[in-house]
Amino acid sequence: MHGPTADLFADAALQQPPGREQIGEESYVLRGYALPWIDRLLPELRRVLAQSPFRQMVTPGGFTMSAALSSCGALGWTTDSAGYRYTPLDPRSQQPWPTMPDALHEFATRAATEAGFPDFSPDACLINRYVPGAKMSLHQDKNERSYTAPVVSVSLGLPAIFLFGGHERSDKTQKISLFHGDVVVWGGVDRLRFHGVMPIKEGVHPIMGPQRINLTFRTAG
Ligand code: MD6
Ligand code: FE
Repeated sequence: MHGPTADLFADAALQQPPGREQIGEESYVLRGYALPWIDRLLPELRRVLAQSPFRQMVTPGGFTMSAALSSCGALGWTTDSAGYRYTPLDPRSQQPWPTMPDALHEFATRAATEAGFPDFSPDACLINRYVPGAKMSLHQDKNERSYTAPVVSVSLGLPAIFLFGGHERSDKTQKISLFHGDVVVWGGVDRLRFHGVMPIKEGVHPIMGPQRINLTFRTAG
């Protein structure tokens, strides 16, 4: 079988039922966990993005990232020629990042609790937008001040293949398909594992359109 129909079947076979899948010692995929929250999350996300729109940032090495970024919360993640860091101001507007909407904060703390991290209180939510072809190279999340808190990550829109590696860049990676509404929580001994996102395949999501949006909640400060 070839063409779009084959892809549809492949995706349907990969789609997992709701539940908690363990992907590491202290890492879980919560399938469909965000679905009951979507109607609360999307209007808040829209308000955040009206204030701090997506923009493509440049890495310290001079590469423009294919994913476009924004943030909300007390701290937002930024990269430019000076390096990767968290800042209290949106560099584009020189104003504070939009505050983290209560619904987003509540969502993230509940998801973390579900995965065994009951004390999570994020102060940063990084928002990534991927159009087809956009990707995220293997990286570690290590700009946060402490690694005791987990990261909670929500996938919206087009599916993605998430790469979950080890503690060395060269370690073998697991490929994990993430669909609209899936949540990944990881922390503890897994907090600094390398991870990335393969190039997003062409498609149009019925709710989100031709894009994938990923929210990652962290305690940064
Ligand atoms: C993404 N996510 O899924 C990129 N980082 O689009 C991340 O880089 C990430 O999903 C830390 C923890 C969870 C993540
Ligand atoms: Fe990351």
